[in-house]
Amino acid sequence: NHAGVTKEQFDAHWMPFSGNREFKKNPRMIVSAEGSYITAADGRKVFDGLSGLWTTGLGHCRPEISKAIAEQTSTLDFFSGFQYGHPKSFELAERITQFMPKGLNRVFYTGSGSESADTSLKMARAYWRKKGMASKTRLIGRAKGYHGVNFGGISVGGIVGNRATFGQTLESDHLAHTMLPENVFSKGMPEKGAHLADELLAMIALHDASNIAAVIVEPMAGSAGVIPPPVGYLKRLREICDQNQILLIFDEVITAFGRVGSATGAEEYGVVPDMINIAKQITNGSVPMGAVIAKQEIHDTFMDGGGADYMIGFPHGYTYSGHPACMAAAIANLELMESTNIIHQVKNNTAPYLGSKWKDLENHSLVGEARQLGMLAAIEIVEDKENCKRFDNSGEIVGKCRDFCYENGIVMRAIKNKMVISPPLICTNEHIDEIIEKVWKCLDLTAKSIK
Ligand code: PXG
Ligand code: PLP
Repeated sequence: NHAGVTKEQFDAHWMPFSGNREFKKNPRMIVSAEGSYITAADGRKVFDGLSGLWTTGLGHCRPEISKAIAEQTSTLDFFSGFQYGHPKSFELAERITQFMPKGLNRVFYTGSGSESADTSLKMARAYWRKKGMASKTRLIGRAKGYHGVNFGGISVGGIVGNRATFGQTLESDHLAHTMLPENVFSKGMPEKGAHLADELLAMIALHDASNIAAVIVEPMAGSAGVIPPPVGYLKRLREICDQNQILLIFDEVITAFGRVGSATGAEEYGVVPDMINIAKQITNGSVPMGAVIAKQEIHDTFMDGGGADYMIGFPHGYTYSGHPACMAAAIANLELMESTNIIHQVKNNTAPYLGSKWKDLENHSLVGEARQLGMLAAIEIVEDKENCKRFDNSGEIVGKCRDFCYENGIVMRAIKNKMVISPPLICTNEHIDEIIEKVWKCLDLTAKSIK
């Protein structure tokens, strides 16, 4: 099950976010994938309960996308996106705006979610400078937030492990996370917690709005463990930002393009931010890309900022911004999403079915709460259901559970004291039954292993 990889080859690759030594002793090698399943080196088919890494909602190896990439790279593989253009980047930009809330209609390409995060933060600072308010530089994120791994993203990010190792970051501050103790087992979108948005008022009182550029949040916190926002929370953030001339950025790297049952989290929750960051599902995970979609007024502020037409208003961009292969993949992906009407299907059929079945897991002795939102679902693992008491060694227990899952044919993500899935948007009811059956079995195995 090493898939033919030699020791020297294993040694040469320093793997990202991985326990390298453990992996190389006991590698989990994946050699192919199709639809909702991956195939391991030993030939086993495993249900992809995480859609790759929250990326591959339309299923793996979609021929339409693979073909579009192949055709593009044999016609125009690459040319500079600085000062030169190619048709597909413009075509895609317009298509993307059709999935965005009205008014967010200017698309800046990046190569990943992390690059989208840093791009949006730089755009916010530069915007205020263009408007003559150069002191508005402070960036506000949220505890437990994940905005990728670049310096801007970890500055506003709130996952301590991703920050602790790297020293001084950018001038930032953090709102509290919304996982209130009384919300942990709230079964869905919590009623309590909108008042947490008012912490922003305290930050404004402390730093003054004249020093704050932007607030960035995930409308639904993904990496933290699928945490939906409290009712009214995002709306309250929007109001406070409006009243204080602070930009509101939604990081929708996970939530955009159907994952929460709507085209965006903004649409799902009825709150329109000033910028939306995307990545992951935009190419169905087939090739790396991301983007920041800005309100027209933000874009126009750069264009109308004075100076000659040839001047560069926003000195920012990546070699691979608008890469032809990525543009072709994204166009093919969005065409598929439209032609299959997948978001509508998720909203009206697949997600409600997943929700109804997922709830049953609350009958398991290890499950304190089973919550679901679109094609996202999480279970809170507890030692004592009655008293909502966690295990002292939750991390170890969910790690075990994740390993049981993989051995028994389903990929799940273990997060601290939760198990999370983000299954393909294209799941059938039979797939969902298979998920529930496998999760139930792995919870049983986990419970047995503790005794
Ligand atoms: N913002 C959000 C909201 C994300 O979820 C990023 C930015 C960064 O994207 P890139 O493409 O630079 O990785 C993400 C990515 C997990 C997990 O299992 C989540 C992500 C990445 C890796 C693992 O929780 N989210
Ligand atoms: N480092 C060096 C030395 C470079 O020349 C460049 C790009 O030209 C970069 C980093 C940035 O690379 P990218 O545009 O792919 O982010």
